[in-house]
Amino acid sequence: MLFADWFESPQPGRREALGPEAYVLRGFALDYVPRLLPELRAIQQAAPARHLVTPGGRTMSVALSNCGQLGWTSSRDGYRYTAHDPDTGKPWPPMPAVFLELAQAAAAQAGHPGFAPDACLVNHYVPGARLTLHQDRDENDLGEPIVSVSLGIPATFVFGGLRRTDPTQRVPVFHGDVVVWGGVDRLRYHGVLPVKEAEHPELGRLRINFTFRRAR
Ligand code: MD6
Ligand code: FE
Repeated sequence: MLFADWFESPQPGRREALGPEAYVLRGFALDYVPRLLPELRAIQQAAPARHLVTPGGRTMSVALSNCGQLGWTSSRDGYRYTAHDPDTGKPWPPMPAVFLELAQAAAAQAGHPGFAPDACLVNHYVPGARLTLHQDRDENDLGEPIVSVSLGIPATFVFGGLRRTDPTQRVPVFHGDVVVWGGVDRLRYHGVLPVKEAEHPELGRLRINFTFRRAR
């Protein structure tokens, strides 16, 4: 097995620009991790991660859950935000206070004070899972930023332009890193390369990504 013996950013505290209004905040979530993980376990119990089908009929390799007032789901009928988990019929688990605190602090650090997310996707990647290039455009107000938190084993985030065929940059993301983007960068194509085999001391063979959005 290929074993990565580093899981955290080499330069925590650094803010790297990916675009005029897109940043990686290295290690920004590390101080929150002890409070995030018990909440993550509770969400996994209440709304187990599942592999959704895309409108094109493909089953996603990423397993997904949500917390917050609204959750993002996909089916043969399209993408949508719903107030209830279609698998259980119950409301999505509420967004834990520490999640909100982290998302607001990260957004503020990247120039978006007052961010009030109503949706948090919880993506689960085992080694081999990937996310193909896409735009996030199912939200009502594209003036609101997105805050994306990486935990567990590392991955390579692919960041493109406003057209699918634009050149892309590859950004390694580590346990505790946070990506924030908005404004002119809000509709840039992005994805995640197939995750490499690794085992994280706290999360095992898993990468978790929280994506905070204002959906409505
Ligand atoms: C992921 N993230 O990192 C997938 N979207 O697992 C996203 O698709 C994403 O990180 C919009 C903004 C930031 C993101
Ligand atoms: Fe996305």
